[in-house]
Amino acid sequence: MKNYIGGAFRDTTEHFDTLNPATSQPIDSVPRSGPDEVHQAAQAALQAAPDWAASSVEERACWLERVASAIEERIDELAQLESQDQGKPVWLARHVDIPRAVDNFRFFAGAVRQHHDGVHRMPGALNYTARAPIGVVGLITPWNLPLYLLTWKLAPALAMGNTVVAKPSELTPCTANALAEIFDAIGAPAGIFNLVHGYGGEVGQAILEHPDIRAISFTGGTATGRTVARTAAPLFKKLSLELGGKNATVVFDDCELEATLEGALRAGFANQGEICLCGSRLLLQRGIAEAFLPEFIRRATALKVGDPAAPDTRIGALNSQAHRDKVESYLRLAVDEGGTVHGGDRPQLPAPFQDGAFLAPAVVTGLSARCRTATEEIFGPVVTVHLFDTEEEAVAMANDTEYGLAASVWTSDLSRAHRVSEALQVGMVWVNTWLRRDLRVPFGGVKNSGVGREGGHHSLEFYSESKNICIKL
Ligand code: TXE
Repeated sequence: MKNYIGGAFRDTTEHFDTLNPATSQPIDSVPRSGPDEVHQAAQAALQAAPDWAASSVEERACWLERVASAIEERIDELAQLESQDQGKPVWLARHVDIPRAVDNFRFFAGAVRQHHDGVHRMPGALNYTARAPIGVVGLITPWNLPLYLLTWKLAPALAMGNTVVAKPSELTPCTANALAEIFDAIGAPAGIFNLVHGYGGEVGQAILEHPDIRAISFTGGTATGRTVARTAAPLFKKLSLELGGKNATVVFDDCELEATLEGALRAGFANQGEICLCGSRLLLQRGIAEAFLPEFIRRATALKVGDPAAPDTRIGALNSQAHRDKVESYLRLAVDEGGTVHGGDRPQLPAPFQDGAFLAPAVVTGLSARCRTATEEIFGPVVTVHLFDTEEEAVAMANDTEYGLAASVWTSDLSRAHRVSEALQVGMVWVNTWLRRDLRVPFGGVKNSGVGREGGHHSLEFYSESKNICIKL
């Protein structure tokens, strides 16, 4: 694998391996870049910026559509690559991650065609507000949804006429590399998309500090987000931060039992629990607990863990051995905090998966909703369960974390659904569903879950600057 800078693949002297977390075997060798490569990428992006910014909306939208079609042509190969690099089941990558990357390019091609400037008339004068590209933007993305999240940022950034320096997670660089190959193969203008591989503290930090990179969109952990904010703020860079979550799945007595069980299961364990939107705190109203909880535990602990390529696998490998160690440390903490852990052991799997970073789903009962296990982001297949009596208690419990990303509410009482949704301190609420996404709606969190919104026109506005022009008539 090489960096992709100014429309050419360029190597570095140092490399590191990216591993398949399901087998712990190396898949590819990744350039270990640093500030020099980031500088080259920023210069290439800067050089490409005027022509790209001057191209018509239609031209840019057509390029986005060509990228989408080229991803679609390689969908099976990319799904396998994503699974090998990340650990997730192949079917999940095939049905969610890679199609969503295609959708991101197609959606923003359509959105930018519809985007228009504002006009404000006043007595004796006319204002028009034009949106211009920012210039070079930096995209830093995580390892849980590698291609999906990179394209979620890249498509609107390019659509609005910016050029890009992107850094994928060092743990999952493979599909970003494949995307660079796609840009190259379709002959996209050189320098509009530059990809620099390497570690966060080296490449990521250099992107944050580079004076020619004028905006940063970051998705990752809250602790890293703090470093990003601390570095970028004094340089007055435009900043979008999509950070962690500790989201509540709030289940009321009057919910529809079967749909809620399946919804809560999906919210808890999709993508091995490695999605910032996962419902890792299950809040159960006391009246339904007896019917719900044993069945939830039974289904969670029965989810099939193992070979990511098998079509019936529900839980693949966690992203790395180090991440599994972190998740397991929370299961030990849960016991210290007085909880009972159901499941959560390392499965014994046949070769070649015997050394993979697998962990069976865990449901933890008997914990206070305020303890560390119940309030810190674990980002793995772990759900803690807490009982409540009243609606007010449920809302207070759900809001009692430093995070504020998302929640789901399960009830057949429409008034309650509205009341609770409005009282939850989060950026997104799903009622009787989870992770149903419309790309037009705002995505983002409050409190320590981030700053800013992406999605639809929010993305188009983030990746541009508005300028008002007032003309005396
Ligand atoms: O993510 P990091 P990590 C959470 C989750 C996880 C924890 C830590 O709880 O256990 O974060 O994961 C780059 N300057 N989420 O450490 O470090 C890094 O190279 C600039 C939630 O793996 O946040 C990668 O490209 N960049 C999350 C990106 O930041 C830096 C998804 C994210 O990695 C950097 C992932 C620096 N100094 C983890 N240091 C979500 N919200 O979906 C690192 N990076």
